[in-house]
Amino acid sequence: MNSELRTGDALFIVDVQNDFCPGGALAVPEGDAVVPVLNRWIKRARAASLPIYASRDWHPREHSSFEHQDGQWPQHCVQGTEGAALHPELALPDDARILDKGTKLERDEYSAFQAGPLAEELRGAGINRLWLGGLAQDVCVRQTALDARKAGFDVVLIEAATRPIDAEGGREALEEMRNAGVQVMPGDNKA
Ligand code: VGL
Ligand code: ZN
Repeated sequence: MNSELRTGDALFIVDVQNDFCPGGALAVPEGDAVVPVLNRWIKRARAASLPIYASRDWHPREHSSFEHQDGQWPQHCVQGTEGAALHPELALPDDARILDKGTKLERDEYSAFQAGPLAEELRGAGINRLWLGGLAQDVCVRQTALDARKAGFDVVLIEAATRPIDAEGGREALEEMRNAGVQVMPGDNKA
């Protein structure tokens, strides 16, 4: 696969937050393993002067997706808490664009495309391809990749830069993303 970065590319990092890492409220197994991989991609993106986007799951304390509100998930990524903070070792530059999602009480947003006019913003910035990684492979990375494809973007999933909550769900998500035209880049491409 051609993994050369070029004009029109952006790095897109999904929900690399403490609550999705080991010890967090909704921990993804080995979730923190994506951090050093993504830090190498951040360096590459900066060297190529490419923009970097990072989404955050950013819920109000009584969000409808939480079990105590009859939702599906344990309480996680509550706005302003340590659990919602980006992983402290993720080396995001100051000019990275942070995108919050899941901020409305009554609805969940697995993808930043569901939270605002992101496709328009990306197009306006001349972006046509996203290099994607983050958490979780079977939930928010999956939805972000599918929404990006629907909006007409090329998507490359950096497989080493993502982990699923559930292994089987992760395999299904990979298959679904591939079927939607996502290029899955195996390995870390350390070059
Ligand atoms: C996520 C479950 C609930 C994710 C967010 O970021 O993958 N998963 N909220
Ligand atoms: Zn959530």
